[in-house]
This record gives sequence, C-alpha cells and structure tokens, in this order.
Amino acid sequence: MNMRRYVAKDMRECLRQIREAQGPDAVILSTRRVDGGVEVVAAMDFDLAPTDLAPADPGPADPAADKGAAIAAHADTPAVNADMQAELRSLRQLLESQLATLAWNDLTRRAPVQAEVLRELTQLGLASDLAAAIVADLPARLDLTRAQHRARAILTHKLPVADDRWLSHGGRVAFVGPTGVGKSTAIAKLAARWVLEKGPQGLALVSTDGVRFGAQEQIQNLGRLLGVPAYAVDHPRELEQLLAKLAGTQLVLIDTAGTGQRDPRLAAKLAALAATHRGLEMALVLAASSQAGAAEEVIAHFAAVPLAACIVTKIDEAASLGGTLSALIRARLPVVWVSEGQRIPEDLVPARAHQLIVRAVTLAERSRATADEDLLQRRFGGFAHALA
Ligand SMILES: Nc1nc2c(ncn2[C@@H]2O[C@H](COP(=O)(O)OP(=O)(O)OP(=O)(O)O)[C@@H](O)[C@H]2O)c(=O)[nH]1
Ligand SMILES: [Mg+2]
Repeated sequence: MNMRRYVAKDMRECLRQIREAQGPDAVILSTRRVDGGVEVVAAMDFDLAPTDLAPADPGPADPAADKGAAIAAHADTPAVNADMQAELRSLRQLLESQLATLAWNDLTRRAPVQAEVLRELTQLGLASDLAAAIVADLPARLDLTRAQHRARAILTHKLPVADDRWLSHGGRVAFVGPTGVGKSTAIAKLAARWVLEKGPQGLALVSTDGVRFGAQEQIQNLGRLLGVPAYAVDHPRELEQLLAKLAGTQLVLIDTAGTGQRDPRLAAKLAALAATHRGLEMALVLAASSQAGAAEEVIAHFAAVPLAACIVTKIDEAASLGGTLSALIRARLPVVWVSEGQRIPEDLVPARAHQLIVRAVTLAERSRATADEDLLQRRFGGFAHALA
C-alpha cells in the first residue's frame, strides 16, 4: 500500500494536494489537527485490514479532530466502501455478541432460576421470544422446581386447543396442508370413528385431489370400506354444487391435494373456496416430525386461508415439539386432534394442552436436548436486561 502524510492549512488544501499527488482514488486513513493546520494520511492500493487503520505517525494531537476511520477522498470508490461496511458489520457483530455474553452472565448471577428456566424452555425447542415472555411472567423469588412447574403451566395455558366439534356436531371440513403430512389418514381415522360410533349414516367423503394419480381411488376405497358415499370433484365450482347437494348430510370430510410449500396456487384456490362457501371450515394438518421452523413456514404459506383448526400428526416421529407448539401459539391456531401413528382409527387422540407439553418435555429429556451457553447468550442476551 502506498501511504503518505500531508499537512496543509486546511482540509480543502490537503485534499487538493492528495488528489494531485495520488489521484482521485486515494483513500484517507486519518485526519487530525496539528499546529498550523491539519494532517491527513492517505493511501493508494488500499486494502482494508484492521492494522491499516492506525495513523502513520501517532504523535501528539487533538483527539477530537482525529476521525480515526478511513474516508474515501473520492466518493467513487465502491469497493473500498463495501470493504468498510463489511468491516463495520463484523465489528458490530463482535460487539453485540460480547454484550450478549455479558448480559447473559449477569442474568445467570442475578436471576439463576430464570436463567435455568430459559435453558429448559430452549431445550424443548421453543422460540426465544415465547420462552422470554414465559419467564417474564414468572413471579419473583420462586425456587427452581416451582418455577419450572409454573413455566410449564404458563406454556400449557398459552397453547390453543379446542374440543372436537366435527364428530359431535358435524360440519363441512376441508383438510389442507403440505404433501404427505397425513391428511387422508386423518380423514380415514375420523370417518372410521364416526361409523364406529354412529353407523355410516350422515357422513360423506369428498376428494378434490384431481391432480395426483390414485388420490380419488383412495377416497372411493375408504368409502366402500366404511359403507359411506364418496365423491370426487375436479373443480371448486363442482365442490360448491356437491356441498349444496349434500346439505342434509351431517358431516362432510373433504380431502385436498398436498400443497408444495412454495406453490401458492392451491392455497389461493382454497382461500377463494372458503370465501364463497359459508360454513366450510379449513383444517390445517401439520406434521410435528418436520424440522424446526417448518410449522412456521407452513402456517405462513396458508396465511390467506381462514384456518379454523389444526390436526397435529406424526407426533410419534417427532424429535422435538417446541417448534410446532411455538408456531401454533403464535398463530393462535387451535389444535383439535393429535395423530400419533398410522393405525386407523386408534392413533388419533383429542388434543389436550397439558399432554402436549408433557410430551414436549419427555421428548427433550429422552433426546437429551441441550442448549449450550453460546446459544443461550445469543438468544437471550438481548432479553436479559428486561428479565433480571
Ligand atoms: N408415523 C406416523 N405416520 C403417519 C401418521 N399420519 C399419517 N402417517 C403416514 O404418513 C404417510 C402419508 O399419509 P397420507 O395420509 O397419505 O398423507 P397426505 O397428507 O394425504 O399426503 P398427500 O395426499 O400425498 O399430500 C402414510 O404412510 C401414513 O400412514 C402419524 O401420525 N404417524
Ligand atoms: Mg392424501
């Protein structure tokens, strides 16, 4: 790097000298006031390494005048600006992570019970804002065991669940969700339960999945097996006509094609359908076995669809429940049924908030989920001040 020092009576004169000597691409590394004017250190072939930021001649100076940072002598130096921005970003990250570490360490000293509960909630896989909100609601001066129980109780209270209304009161319910989450299986389980409890009267099955090979046969076979009428429609308009025809049928279970998460078309169609047909409920089927963050993404995908309820499936395959539960709490989407296996109809149980929380805790214990210090510092450093 070609670095030089310039002294002139004022900054304008200094910049003129720099431009003359080193051209418009010279970069100013430092400025400071000196006897009789200003001193500027400028460089060419500038490569922004941290050591390059030190002034060339660290003699006595007015610290207020020393800008310390590199300023481009010419505004037309995007590469250098980008370098500087990257450097500033990484300095900022470093500073933030050090502050988070300090804040977290401070919390563990001043409020060890709260910090321990945050650790436990993180091990369940809960979203950090939810975990922090729960800990913020804990009464002061609880011992650890009481605080843990109270935190689970708050979480239980936050989880929206609803009693079944489909088997008890009937309805028109379309089951929507990503591919392979267990929509058709859930319908088979509900239909089998209906038939076992009340016989085949009052129930009809509908498949709207004209897309996939075999999907309509699946619902026809189920209908045949249970002695229940089964229909297939290809178009939303046909569904409206069919629902009008089935006005006297107590419960109509409607299977839909699995939506590719990034394909907005089916979700838009479902939203239009729900808007035109009053009394048609949309139930989201959500697999608990999906990776962390997936539930959030699925719910966002169906944002335009007025979801009335949710069935959580594949609990038996889930490694952690915190992500799914956090997403349901955030969306205030009530869980009605929980599917915990492939057997029809046994593996479908009514949703109970406390059972889901106990399950989440057991899963975390069984999988020996850990939340290391680094993660806790990063997640809760920012919340620590508010909590202690
Ligand atoms: N382990 C487990 N498997 C399940 C559960 N629910 C459904 N399955 C299985 O998951 C697979 C897919 O189920 P489907 O009911 O066909 O899923 P779907 O949502 O209708 O799938 P598409 O129609 O292709 O979108 C099948 O092998 C089911 O037996 C569950 O709760 N636990
Ligand atoms: Mg299906």
